[in-house]
Amino acid sequence: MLVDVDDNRVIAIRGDRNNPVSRGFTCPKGRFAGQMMHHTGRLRTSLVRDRNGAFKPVAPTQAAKHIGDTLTALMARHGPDCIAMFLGTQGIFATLTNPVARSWFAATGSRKLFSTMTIDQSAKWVTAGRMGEYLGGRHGLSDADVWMLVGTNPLISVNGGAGDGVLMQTPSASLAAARNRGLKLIVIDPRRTETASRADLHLAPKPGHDALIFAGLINIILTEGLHDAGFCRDFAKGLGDLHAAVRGVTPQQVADRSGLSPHELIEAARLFARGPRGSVSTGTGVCMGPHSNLTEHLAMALNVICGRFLREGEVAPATAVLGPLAVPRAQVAPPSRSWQSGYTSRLGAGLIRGEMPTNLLTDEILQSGSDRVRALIVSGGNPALALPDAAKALKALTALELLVVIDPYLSETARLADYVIAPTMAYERADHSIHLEKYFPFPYAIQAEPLVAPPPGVIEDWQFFWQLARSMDVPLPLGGAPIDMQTMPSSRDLLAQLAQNGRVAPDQLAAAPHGLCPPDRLIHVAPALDDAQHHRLDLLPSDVASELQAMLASHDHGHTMRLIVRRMREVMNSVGREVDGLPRQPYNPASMNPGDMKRLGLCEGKRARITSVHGPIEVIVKSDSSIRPGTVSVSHGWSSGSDGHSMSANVNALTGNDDAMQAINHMPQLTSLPVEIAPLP
Ligand SMILES: Nc1nc2c(c(=O)[nH]1)N[C@H]1C(S)=C(S)[C@@H](COP(=O)(O)OP(=O)(O)OC[C@H]3O[C@@H](n4cnc5c(=O)[nH]c(N)nc54)[C@H](O)[C@@H]3O)O[C@H]1N2
Ligand SMILES: Nc1nc2c(c(=O)[nH]1)N[C@H]1C(S)=C(S)[C@@H](COP(=O)(O)OP(=O)(O)OC[C@H]3O[C@@H](n4cnc5c(=O)[nH]c(N)nc54)[C@H](O)[C@@H]3O)O[C@H]1N2
Ligand SMILES: [Mo]
Repeated sequence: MLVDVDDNRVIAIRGDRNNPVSRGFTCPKGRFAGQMMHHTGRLRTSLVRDRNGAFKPVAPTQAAKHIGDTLTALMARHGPDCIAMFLGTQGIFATLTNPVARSWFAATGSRKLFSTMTIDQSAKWVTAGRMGEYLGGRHGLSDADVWMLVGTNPLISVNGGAGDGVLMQTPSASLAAARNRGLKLIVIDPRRTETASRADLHLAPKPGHDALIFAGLINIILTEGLHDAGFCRDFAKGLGDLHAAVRGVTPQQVADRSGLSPHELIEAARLFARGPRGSVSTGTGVCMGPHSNLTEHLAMALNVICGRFLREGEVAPATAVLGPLAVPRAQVAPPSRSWQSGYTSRLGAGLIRGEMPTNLLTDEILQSGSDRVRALIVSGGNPALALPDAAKALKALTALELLVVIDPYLSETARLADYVIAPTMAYERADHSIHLEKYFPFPYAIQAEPLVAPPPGVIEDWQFFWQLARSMDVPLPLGGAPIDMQTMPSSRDLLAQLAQNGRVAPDQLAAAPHGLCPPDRLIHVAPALDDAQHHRLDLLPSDVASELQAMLASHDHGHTMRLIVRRMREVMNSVGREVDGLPRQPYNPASMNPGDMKRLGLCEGKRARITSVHGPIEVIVKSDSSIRPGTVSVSHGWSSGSDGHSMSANVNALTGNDDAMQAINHMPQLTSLPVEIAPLP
């Protein structure tokens, strides 16, 4: 970014056309970071609730002392698992926040760690745990022949494509360049999204049928013998079982249920299988759907049967610069099923990648039992809006004995807190790119210096966790080395400590204000180690086979309308709503096909009520012919009333914890939800 600063204020932000990674691409939220920092709603001091329930300013050190004392007392009485932490999405944008927060939390001994990942695309973690993982890396977009995106819209979300660096940094330009050299883009999405409008083949099925569609695609490819038999033999098992399990899923059957035509399904299967290089990846439209864990497993199985992975001797971008370089290997890490061993909470949930399922957070707080959550620390998240079943989320967050929220605004969650810690924001803190580098197309690193002085009352997120650790007298290792707990280190020291196993020295990085590209750009995929040669990817473990049978036996219940998820270009979840000139409208519209609007008596810009089995929300209707008839597309992250606009509907008033809840990650269904819609006077 190129930032104009005047009188300690960010005046303007532009993309840097000379930057090799972004080439000047920015998103509106990034360009508005100055308005977000200097917004009237920005907290300039931390807050504590007084006896009358009103907020009053508190010094962060004093807050950390009191919070530490309360947590220590609670843990002494109820054991460590009575305290929980929720890590939201904004923690990612300050490099030190999550490592220091996690280090403090690990030191408490509590296992109640929650993050947004388990209410997002944790089907990907489940799939890796059940199938195993190929460690040589996936095909990349830059030399792919075919690319399939299912339930993801990277042109808006800058997500999707399994973190492919070429796609994520410059989605529009990269897709255009790839298509100009002949890449075929296949998109499966009930909406003709910005991404789908660039596709060579766009399949617009009824929502919620992706598992069936993937089963159908796999059946066509295996029946026609279009798969990569060599890769399957060397790296996978269960191919015959998988084929037998999907053999009955004919193109006609898929078409009848999903609203596609048999020949577009066959065309998609053949186009994808022809490759020879490419990849299929999914996003929230799949991972929030019914049968989400099965669907993700089948999506990955499609990559496996088509051999869409790098082989021994091929090259991958060596993107690790500040972090340690892991050598890609042509071998399989076998299924781990972490949730089957180790800690299980009284609600029956095991840990996935060290985390508890976020959909269970409210019951962890509300249901009695020895390991009930009594105190919650929220870092960079807004669970009052992000959690399914909004009413239950509110009930749970207010039932806590202690709620601490670190947030630069009085978010819907912060308003419920006992303490709100006011942190610095981007351009007020030193930072570097260690966590982002795996999403870069080639090795690149950059370090940023603070450009403006923060308001005097705020601290960096990590500093709060340092103070908390000190107050609770627990150690705080970072990157394998201890942090000084007597004198607070500088952010720069800690950033250097995090990057100590990287390949550039801190002073090299500091001397390159526009970032640097180290010379070794590529790394070869190494041969398998001897003791790993027998490991195989499991294409059809028995629980996946049962989920497949259950999916095939399930029926639609013939609801008139289905609600589907979406991202807004100008808003990041709940962030940016309040900034003048950023969102296109100061409310959360419900986009619908004009034909449905006519049929249901709805008018553009007029009020309507959407009702699910969990309750109603009020919305303003927006006509959008890109949406498949029978679906209504509404974003999340807006609240009803509290942001000053009565039509800013919280979509999670329509969702529940138990809707098609998955085993393992306890993920509920958040897309393809049956709803009814009626006009309001
Ligand atoms: N501008 C912006 N960018 C963001 C965010 C944001 O709020 N705003 N949020 C960030 C976060 S936290 C995340 S997790 C990522 C998410 O990134 P993505 O997963 O790419 O999110 P979306 O852009 O909503 O794309 C989901 C797509 O799924 C489609 N869909 C819905 N239901 C179904 C279905 O049943 N089947 C199929 N096949 N498709 C379906 C929707 O129409 C939509 O186009 O985006 C990140 N980036
Ligand atoms: N129905 C439905 N529900 C959903 C989704 C959906 O598609 N549909 N999507 C789900 C997904 S994928 C996600 S990721 C979650 C989003 O869940 P969250 O990450 O919990 O939600 P955000 O709204 O992004 O909250 C970010 C918070 O961080 C604050 N913040 C901004 N900058 C900073 C900073 O520098 N430091 C700190 N400490 N805080 C900061 C913001 O003010 C905001 O309150 O929602 C989930 N819920
Ligand atoms: Mo997310």
